[in-house]
Amino acid sequence: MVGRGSPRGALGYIEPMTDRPVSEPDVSAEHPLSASWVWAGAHRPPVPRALVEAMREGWSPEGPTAGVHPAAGACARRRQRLGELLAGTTLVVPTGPLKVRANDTDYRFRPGTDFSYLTGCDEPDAVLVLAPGAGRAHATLFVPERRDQRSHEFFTDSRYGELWVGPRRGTREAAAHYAIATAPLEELAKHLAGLEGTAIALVRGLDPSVDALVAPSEVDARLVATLSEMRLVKDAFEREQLEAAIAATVSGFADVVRALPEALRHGERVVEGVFNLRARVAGHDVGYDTIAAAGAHASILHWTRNDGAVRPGDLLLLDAGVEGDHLYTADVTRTLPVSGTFSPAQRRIYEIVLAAQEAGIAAIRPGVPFAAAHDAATAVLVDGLVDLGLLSNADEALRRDAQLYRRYTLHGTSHMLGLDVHDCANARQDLYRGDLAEGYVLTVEPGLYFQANDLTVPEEYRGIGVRIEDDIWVGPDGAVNLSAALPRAAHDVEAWMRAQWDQGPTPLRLGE
Ligand SMILES: [Mn+2]
Repeated sequence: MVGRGSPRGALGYIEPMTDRPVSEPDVSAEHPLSASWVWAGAHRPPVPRALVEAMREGWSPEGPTAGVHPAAGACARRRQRLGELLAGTTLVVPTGPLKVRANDTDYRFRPGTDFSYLTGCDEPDAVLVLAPGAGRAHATLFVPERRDQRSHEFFTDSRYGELWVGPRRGTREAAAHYAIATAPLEELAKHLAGLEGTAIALVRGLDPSVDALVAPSEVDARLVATLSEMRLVKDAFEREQLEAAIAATVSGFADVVRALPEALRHGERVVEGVFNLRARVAGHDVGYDTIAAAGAHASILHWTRNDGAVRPGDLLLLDAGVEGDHLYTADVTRTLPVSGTFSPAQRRIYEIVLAAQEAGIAAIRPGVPFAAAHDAATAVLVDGLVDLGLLSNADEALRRDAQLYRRYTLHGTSHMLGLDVHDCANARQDLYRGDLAEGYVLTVEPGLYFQANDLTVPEEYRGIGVRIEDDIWVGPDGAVNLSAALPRAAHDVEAWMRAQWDQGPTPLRLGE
């Protein structure tokens, strides 16, 4: 693989040739340079050194965009606080490497969440080291040096060379942009070796090459828990980012409704494609794989194949979120009648789920347990299941050692939301599930799911799945629904869908 692991190796800076003997290629991964040839990876022919040198000359200066990252101040405060919470220990937080999609192609890079929270940096392979100091932690961002014209990899490394992947931020550019001290990643191993015998904690599992440099420590688990717990309360910058991601998501849902005529012809793929187009245009990407589940697929909770048909009488369950440029993601679900009108059976189920969600949202305020929304929503769902004749007795179904209602509700009602769609997952459970505090953001997303082949369900309800999900900020006086711009009540949903179609046909034309 071309350049695999190259950021950790010696930099490929080369001195100009003095003579030019003609020779057969005599280079290898271990000896990448010879008088006449430069190694370009196991699956590419060596490149003549004369060409590599010529490729380094004759360019006007180009670099990544300048300016200071908008979260630089917030990141510095977070690093300071983390240093105070885990005083006396060197803290190592990697972002993770590029991930292979197939052979020599990678997925689009998405920085590690904790690393991003502490630095804002989006360079792959980078590592934050927070050293304890007298009263003040000292942060160093280890970042790969640039593979620009100074390095033969500019041209010979298709994974990192800037001719291939565009300008990146090395030590100098990263220091200015992220307002942090930087050092070459190539020096990380030596730096960490020099700390042997002192207390070091590492966020493990993100970067195997960093995991190998630091011995496991009891403090590792405390470090990841502390980071998740710090992220529970969102600051003003984070709230803005979430609101922007949610606004883009609302637009994406409207895009999908306008494209439903094409979805009738080409299926769920259109729903996913249209939403994801909005995510790419308005933000970084989707925050998680879009669930575009028409008809009975709605009852398959993680339906991300999205390759089924969309039929006129179906419900479409769309669970999707735009991840913004600073990686905060929305997480919204609506269940929409493809034809624009709920059938009586669909409406009956929908009304139960909506009432459950409203009860859940109403239960949220600072000081109540995390489970309050779930408990309130579940009570409504169970009453609904009794009314539908699916459960004979609510108290019996709710018994802690039975929980039979879960055949139809399947999942919990809430999770934290932020940089990760299931945010703060490493917080200690007693804190995560403890009392809500002002500034938390969580989802409320009850659902009812009747599998198409569930013989316990009256036939008219089989194949119906409904979930309604909104993103809730815990304000001082209670819940603030950040995704309220997207209608929820059945008649509001129908009116909103009509309004989208009244704007004219979708410009999408996918042919037959
Ligand atoms: Mn969710």
